[in-house]
Amino acid sequence: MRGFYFITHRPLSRRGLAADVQAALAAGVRVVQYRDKEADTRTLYEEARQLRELCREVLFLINDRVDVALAVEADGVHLGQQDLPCREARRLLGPRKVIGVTVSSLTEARQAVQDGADYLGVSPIFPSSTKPDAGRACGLELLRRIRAEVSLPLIAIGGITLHNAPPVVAAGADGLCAISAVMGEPEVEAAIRRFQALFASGRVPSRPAALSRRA
Ligand code: TZP
Ligand code: MG
Repeated sequence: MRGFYFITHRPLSRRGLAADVQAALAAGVRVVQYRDKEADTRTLYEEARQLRELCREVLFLINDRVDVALAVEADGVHLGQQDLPCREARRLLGPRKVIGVTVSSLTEARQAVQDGADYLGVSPIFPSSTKPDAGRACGLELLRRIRAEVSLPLIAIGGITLHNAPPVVAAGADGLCAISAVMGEPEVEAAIRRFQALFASGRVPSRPAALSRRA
């Protein structure tokens, strides 16, 4: 899970989600999460099916919806603290699907590990105008504390830019997700490539490969 983690974001999409996902794939992204907070279930299903086809070679995850993930044979789901509990999702999805859980405290991180999460999204690292209800920024210190206890891949999200990304990785993130910092740029692919270059350049420290399970 090292590198840039792509999440779809319709409000800032100029060319449609399929084109955005294609741009992310062209930039070498290995994980794509389909997230759409507005769409009805049928739309989610149809679009997820289409994106699943595009994302045959990468890890394809569905935000919130275990049922949609099962229906389109996604690789897994990403769950927040208000979604189905991770242990229930695991019961429904079985041992092979990937489950990511958003955590904003050490207690939530410990619980997610205990419930069988495959990776954690640590959020929001910095204040995010994209998700105003994400809660108070947890900062780099929480990321360091989770890193010290948890060996699962950690994906950092919330207010991340090219400028503040290196200290986030230094604090223990394996992967980074940024929405406005890529979707707000004229070229999504080029913007993601700039994040990917951080990982390739050695400007951010690397961690043992054993922790990057499937992506
Ligand atoms: N989850 C926590 S913060 C966030 C999500 C989906 C939005 C991140 O967007 P940005 O623009 O990178 O702060
Ligand atoms: Mg959710």
